[in-house]
Amino acid sequence: MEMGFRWYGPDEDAVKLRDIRQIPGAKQVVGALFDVPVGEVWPLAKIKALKAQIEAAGLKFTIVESVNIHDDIKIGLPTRDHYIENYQQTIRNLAQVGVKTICYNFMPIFDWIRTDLHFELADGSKALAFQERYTAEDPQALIQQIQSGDNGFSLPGWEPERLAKVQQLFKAYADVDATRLAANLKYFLDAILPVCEECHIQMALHPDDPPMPLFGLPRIFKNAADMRAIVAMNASLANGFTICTGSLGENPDNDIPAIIREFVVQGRVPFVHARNIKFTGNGRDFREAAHLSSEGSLDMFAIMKALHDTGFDGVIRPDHGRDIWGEAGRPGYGLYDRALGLTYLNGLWEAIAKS
Ligand SMILES: [Mn+2]
Repeated sequence: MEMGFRWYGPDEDAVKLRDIRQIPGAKQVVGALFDVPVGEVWPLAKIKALKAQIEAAGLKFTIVESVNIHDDIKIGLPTRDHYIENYQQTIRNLAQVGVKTICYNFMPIFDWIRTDLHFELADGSKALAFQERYTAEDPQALIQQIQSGDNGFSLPGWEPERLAKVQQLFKAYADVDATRLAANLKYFLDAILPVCEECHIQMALHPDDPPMPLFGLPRIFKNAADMRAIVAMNASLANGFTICTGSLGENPDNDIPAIIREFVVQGRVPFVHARNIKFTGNGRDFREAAHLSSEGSLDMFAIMKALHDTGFDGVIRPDHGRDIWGEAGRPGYGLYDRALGLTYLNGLWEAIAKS
């Protein structure tokens, strides 16, 4: 197991590589090219430059998060084949520099949904939060709220130029129900997994966040049953998952340690996002929490124990942190709280390993 830390690059992240290097036990930088439009090939030279930068800081680069999927692939338009060819070339280029895992998601329109990016906790820290009642309204209101709370950072999946066209996007997805979206995922997987096998790259599909249909948009990675269906689409071991404990944990019916035990032993989990959340009221409302188990609703010890017991040998990164100690970072991606989370998770791991 190696601990990683997500990084948005020299221009788009207030966190520096040296900051990451100074977190005890941080070995991996989980990066991406954020300036390549979705659907275009990631140029080899740019990938090499990113890797060189990360390695010069004494860190490793073997996981990319994310190579996003063009809407035409998710909608299933005839133009998808062009974007799939581009994706195949990006896989080849990433493999050339030693990348082993590609995280991606298959969510229509919104990559992730929160209704508040600066929810204030009793201790004065701020966290991302979700209240279901806000998703009963026009998505445009939510888009404005998210974009006004971005602290000046461009939020992946919430790019203003893309969401300016949100009404067109909703029209384009009008006929895409869960069955069709799943068929489009299978079409994509059947096309790219042979390339992944050639290149020794494993895909790591991220769960839908939150794991339920919103704004009438379908969701096909909500729970263990969905994961079994996705494995059944294509049995290749390159067809893997990112287990995001927060996203899956946003449905209290999901037993995360059981999901870990089922899929890690199959060799389908190269990447874990470790995050705690706290349910705040009725039904599915939640806010994000510090990683410590007692701060949230998830048992992080049980999660780390399941990973340890199953011989997990991939990368774990602390997922979203709160804004603490006066930091006003990229929402969910400040330095301090994620660094505390990484250290805590490493402490759990050491205790489990030595006991
Ligand atoms: Mn995640």
